[in-house]
Amino acid sequence: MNLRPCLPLLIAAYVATGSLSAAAQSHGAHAPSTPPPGRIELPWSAELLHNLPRHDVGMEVHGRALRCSGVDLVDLLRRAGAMPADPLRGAHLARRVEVRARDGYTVVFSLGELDPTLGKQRVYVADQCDGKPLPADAGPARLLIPSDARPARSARQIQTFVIE
Ligand SMILES: Nc1nc2c(c(=O)[nH]1)N[C@H]1C(S)=C(S)[C@@H](COP(=O)(O)O)O[C@H]1N2
Ligand SMILES: [Mo]
Repeated sequence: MNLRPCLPLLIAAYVATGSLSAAAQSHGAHAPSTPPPGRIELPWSAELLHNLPRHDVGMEVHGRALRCSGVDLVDLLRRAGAMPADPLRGAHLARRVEVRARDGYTVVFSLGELDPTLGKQRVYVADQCDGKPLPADAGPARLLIPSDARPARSARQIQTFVIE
């Protein structure tokens, strides 16, 4: 069989598989990844937000427009050592953050949903709305999820973050 006419194709295939395996090494399932740290409990403290980048976040709650200031939950979790700084892979894809409120209200997000390279779901932890600290029935902080169509996951009275 004469392979000569196929040569350009063979070269193209070689180059393509070479670059695919390089991509797999940097982003794929076989890349080394830090092992999950196990269960982490972060009780509310203003320190969790201190010096993190601030975002102005708006959300409509039952026809009322809230203008709040908060930090990205991913930034908070990363600084606390609860979420890796690099794209999630492997065992990290099974992990979740549970946000528990004083009144028992609880909402959960998977870390994969929050990862800016995966679900890209932005969740903010806000400690001020309309230029003031939150009122007692909402403070010390609440979640704001501007892309949610209903405010039901906007947990008020944040007490603890449990990551596992
Ligand atoms: N801690 C706590 N947060 C909560 C709730 C709750 O019962 N407890 N209700 C949720 C629901 S269902 C809605 S619609 C919004 C209402 O927000 P608002 O109380 O600021 O109007 O809060 C959410 N956050
Ligand atoms: Mo609600």
